[in-house]
Amino acid sequence: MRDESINHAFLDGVLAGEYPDVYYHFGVASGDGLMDALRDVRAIILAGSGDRIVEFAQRWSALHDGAPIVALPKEERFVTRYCAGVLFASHGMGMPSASIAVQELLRMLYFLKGGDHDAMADVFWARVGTSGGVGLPGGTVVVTTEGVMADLRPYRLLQGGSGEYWFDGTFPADVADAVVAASAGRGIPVEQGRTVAGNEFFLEQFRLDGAICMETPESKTAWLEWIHAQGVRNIEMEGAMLAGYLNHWGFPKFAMICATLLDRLQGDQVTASKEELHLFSERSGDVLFHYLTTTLG
Ligand code: R2B
Ligand code: URA
Repeated sequence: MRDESINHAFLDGVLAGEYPDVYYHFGVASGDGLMDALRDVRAIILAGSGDRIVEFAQRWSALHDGAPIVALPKEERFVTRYCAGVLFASHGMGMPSASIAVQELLRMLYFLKGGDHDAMADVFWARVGTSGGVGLPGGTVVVTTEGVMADLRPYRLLQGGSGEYWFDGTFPADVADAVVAASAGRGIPVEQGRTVAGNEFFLEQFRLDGAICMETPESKTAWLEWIHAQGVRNIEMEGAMLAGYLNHWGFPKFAMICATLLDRLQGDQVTASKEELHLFSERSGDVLFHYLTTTLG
């Protein structure tokens, strides 16, 4: 872990019991008795939708002799379940929403592990989600090697004044390889590649079907061909931030596993049937669970 990147000025006072930390969007605080149930967390799994979180927790419980599922009380913003060492949490759509979940989960993890760097470094993080493929048919699972923004530069935010904060979007290659290996020979098409995180589903993904459209068919195709030539294989809305924040603290084990719903080189609208969409997103869940069962048991 990168000790100098951790906000000790705030977090160590929480550990010392000087004040509680309120994880406002999750509806819990560090002093709540409920926190004790989460202390043995070994993996934090994020997904956009709350329904997916509930399903994942049930699936994990079934694989662990019906281990109890603990729910965090507030569900207006994020849905959270803990079961047998894994904390499953939804993050909503887009980096502003997901960054709130990640910041509060980082704080929670620091508290749960008493600030112990080795214990934190042992925790595996993943985002499982959907995406638009770039040169890949719907139903392919992409394991991300690097998360970048639409200009292929890393995630960055405005800094007070005129500067920008930059974050490293690299995903650990050994983990990506292990995720792919855990699903080898199981009939799921899995690829590795760079992933663009757009701040918008329409404009920053160069769609022509938004209510507001700033692109032409030519500029859209030129962008898609450019990002494809630069190794991008899918487009979603959170990965560059997720990798950036986890790298900032120095986590060694994290991955992003996204199913593609369409090939953006073929169109913009998601026209797959409900059954197809279900099958596609099941695949990303299967890839996650194959990895979790091989690494966590
Ligand atoms: C993938 O799908 C969502 C948009 O439909 C977004 O959260 C993402 O990253
Ligand atoms: N999610 C995205 O962000 N983009 C797509 O094209 C599909 C799913």
